[in-house]
Amino acid sequence: MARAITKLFGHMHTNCRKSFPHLYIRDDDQKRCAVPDDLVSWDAEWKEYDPDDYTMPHVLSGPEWADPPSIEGLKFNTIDGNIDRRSHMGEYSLDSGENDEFCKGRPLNPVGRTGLKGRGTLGKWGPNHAADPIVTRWKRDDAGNKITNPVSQKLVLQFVAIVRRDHGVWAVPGGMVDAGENINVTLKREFSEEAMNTLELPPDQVEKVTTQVNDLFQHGTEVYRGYVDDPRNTDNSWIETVAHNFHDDSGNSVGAFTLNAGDDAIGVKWVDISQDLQLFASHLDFIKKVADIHGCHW
Ligand code: RP5
Repeated sequence: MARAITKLFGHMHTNCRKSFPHLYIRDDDQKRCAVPDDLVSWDAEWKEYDPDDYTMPHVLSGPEWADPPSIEGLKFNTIDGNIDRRSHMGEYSLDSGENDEFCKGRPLNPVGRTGLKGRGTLGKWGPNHAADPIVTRWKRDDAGNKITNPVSQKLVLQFVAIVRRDHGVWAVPGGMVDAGENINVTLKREFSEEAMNTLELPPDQVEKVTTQVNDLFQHGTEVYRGYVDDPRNTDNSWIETVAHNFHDDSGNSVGAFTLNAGDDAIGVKWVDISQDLQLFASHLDFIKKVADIHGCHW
């Protein structure tokens, strides 16, 4: 099972392992243990593997988006009450308890070992579902003509990118799907809050923005569904997403939006799509798929 899923994802996760020997995100003390490439897969025998078991205090304090500290009573690989604990990657395995009886029954990261047990800073045991809206337009000059890259001779596509408050890096303005929430609602909310700052706009402007976003988000194309190589992933908790592309071909709808960073974003702008971008988690993989769909410069 684990081996098949690793193949489907396309590559081993690297971002969560990269933090070794640095400190775990937003925490001063917690470290991961190093996991070499050939021991990422759960199929690779590693009897001595015994990373720290760590869940951050704010997750353990019981916010409504987080699971309880113990997995007791939770139903994995199914819809559990109003929480979808299914993975886009297929059925995930549960820890047999062979290495550590205390961890028996915990969901196992479908891509493999990360060097940290527990949930780290994530709320859910198993998959934590997110949604990523990729809003695009053609790059144009002042006269409105589409711009071509001089080297590839292909048109340049732009997407709305934000700077994440937590990592200070450029990213797609995605966010977590609330329990029982339709993904279309998540896509619109995250874009509106992070790229249009609707949380701080006066009500009449919120209404205007909401109408514009609703119009544009009526027609999207799914570009990715699955595991995200997110630095927060642990052995027992990981992020999965569904990424949709919303393209404004004429440049008259979203192309004319006034972007304004809000909520978890501290910056927002239209960014030219190219393979040289450095983006959060595996967001560049999603952007590549969008570039392939539109046949633009890469
Ligand atoms: C990434 O983290 C997802 O692709 C999504 O963009 C984001 C969701 O986490 P938060 O932005 O809510 O922290 O893995």
